Amino acid sequence: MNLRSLFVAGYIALAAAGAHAHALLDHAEPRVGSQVPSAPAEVRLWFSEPLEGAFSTLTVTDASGRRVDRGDAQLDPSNKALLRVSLQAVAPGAYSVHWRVVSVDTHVTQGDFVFRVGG
Ligand SMILES: [Cu+2]
Repeated sequence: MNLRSLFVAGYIALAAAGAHAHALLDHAEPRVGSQVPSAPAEVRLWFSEPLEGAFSTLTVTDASGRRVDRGDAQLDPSNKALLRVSLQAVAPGAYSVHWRVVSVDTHVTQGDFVFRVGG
């Protein structure tokens, strides 16, 4: 095998690994679409892959689009696949969670979901 074919084989192996490493939302707390009895102190999202914290965002808005998170979204220090943000003391109602994350393979994924507080 000459140098050029070695390089091509390595590139193909990297591309194949990357195709399976997108960060998908595995589960969340509060759970996607759930209703919780009282305002949670924070929102936590667990992803299928480790994230690049500097390029990953997580915000929470109320029904009128106003931010209710404290702007402190960060990866959990002991779990790079767990993104968390703390919340203001929110009233009963519907809240939207918006996430846009970069996995360590540099691929971007994003999504939204709603949870409800109170009856
Ligand atoms: Cu990927």
